Amino acid sequence: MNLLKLLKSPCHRADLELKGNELVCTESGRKYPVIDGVPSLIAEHSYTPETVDDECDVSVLILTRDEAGNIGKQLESTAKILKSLGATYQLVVIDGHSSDGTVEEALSAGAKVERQSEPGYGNAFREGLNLCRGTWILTLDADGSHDPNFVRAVWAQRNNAEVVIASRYAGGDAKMPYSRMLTSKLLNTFMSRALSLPVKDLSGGYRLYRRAALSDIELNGRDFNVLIELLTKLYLKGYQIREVPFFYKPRGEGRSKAALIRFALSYLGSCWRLWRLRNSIEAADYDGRAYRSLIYPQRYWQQKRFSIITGMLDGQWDDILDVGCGSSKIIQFLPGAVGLDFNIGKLRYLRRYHTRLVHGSIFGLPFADESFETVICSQVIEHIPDTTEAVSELLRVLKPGGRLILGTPDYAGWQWPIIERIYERVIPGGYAEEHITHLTRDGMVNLVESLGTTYLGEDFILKAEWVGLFQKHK
Ligand SMILES: Nc1nc2c(ncn2[C@@H]2O[C@H](COP(=O)(O)OP(=O)(O)OP(=O)(O)O)[C@@H](O)[C@H]2O)c(=O)[nH]1
Ligand SMILES: [Mg+2]
Repeated sequence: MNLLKLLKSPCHRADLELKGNELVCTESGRKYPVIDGVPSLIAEHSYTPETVDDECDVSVLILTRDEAGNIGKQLESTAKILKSLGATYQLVVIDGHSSDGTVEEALSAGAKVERQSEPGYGNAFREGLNLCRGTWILTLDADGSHDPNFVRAVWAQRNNAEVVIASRYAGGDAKMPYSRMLTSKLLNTFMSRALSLPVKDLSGGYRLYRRAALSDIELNGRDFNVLIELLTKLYLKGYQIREVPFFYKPRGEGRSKAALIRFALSYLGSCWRLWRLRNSIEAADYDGRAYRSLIYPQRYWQQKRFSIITGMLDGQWDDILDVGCGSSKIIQFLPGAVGLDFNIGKLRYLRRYHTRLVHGSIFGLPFADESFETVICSQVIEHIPDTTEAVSELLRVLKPGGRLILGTPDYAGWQWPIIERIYERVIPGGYAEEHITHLTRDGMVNLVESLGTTYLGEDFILKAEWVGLFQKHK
């Protein structure tokens, strides 16, 4: 069934009408946003329709430090290409206190020029982003290495990803001194593997961003490392990154500001911080990745959960709601099911594998009573305070005679508490710290039965995580 027909407003459980990029409750008139293609139906979230502050199609952002002889040409050529593409634009230059006439050259090429207030490439970058008002932000180096003619190829991909990279290492090439090339390649390969990012050129500055995707990203990098930080944070929020093969030329006039050792150290310095972020449960692809984890116990656990839950479905593939689907293999395996989660990043990531997704809360499911034949809810109730209210809500949307598959760690035995302690040590910031309600198998069977169901069976992962199967009374 069409997803929109299934959805109800969480405020009045009334029908919703799609108007532009908003869903409107037909009873109260309250508006809910559609975020990156995913309906966001959370009653507690206040939503004020965004006033579009885009002033043009593209903001061209160029950072400069002593780039006289380069910056004028770069701005003029880029503006010419954008004009020929029919795009409206603004030119923004953030200057690092150049003393060679860079500022004058940029001003006479029509750019808005600001002098950076804090030192370092990263600080200039942040300050520049704040001045950009285009729907997209195009970043280029000033020095002639980033051929403006290539803007055409990057621009052509703008609707296929939130970040488009002119990439030296994904089918592209670079002309630079051998030592520089080796360091850059080694660094990019290492960082891309360490952070498990499907991107080959993490350090290149020739990129096109969709500005809206940057709005709630906080950047800390003070130097060139800000480039990899931004890419990692965007990826972890589920945004898509696309690389277009590009040929990088040596700089024109002037000296390089990227001292090799400082450059490498700044990247490696951020590696540990970014690695922790990348492996936290908040990462958009956390659950799907854990299913193929190199760490055997983690892989075993995820795969066992997958086989228990899909086994309990007993051949039924649609008319299913998965509450707290995350980015798990289970929802990826059930194209007919509706996946609901509180974390928009995970849903954004899932868009490439699944279409029926809703941003919502277990305390106000945006569906009518008795909507689904099966409701799955695994790894959710231990994260929230009011178990009875949550389970009642799951049962409300279940058809009479329908089945509830409910999974949670069993704190009654010794197995889970021990595993949790080990897990806490191995993966700090993992699930352990997030389990605010410690439930037991017996307690859950009693509770779910008392709310109008019959217990049908159960299974365990290492006697530590319990998965129960219940049938709602007819
Ligand atoms: N505002 C500002 N711009 C900077 C700073 N450091 C570098 N830039 C600019 O950032 C861009 C990239 O720096 P480059 O020195 O070209 O670094 P690179 O491309 O890695 O090295 P080469 O091309 O070999 O010189 C250029 O446009 C520089 O002028 C800085 O601290 N502040
Ligand atoms: Mg350069």
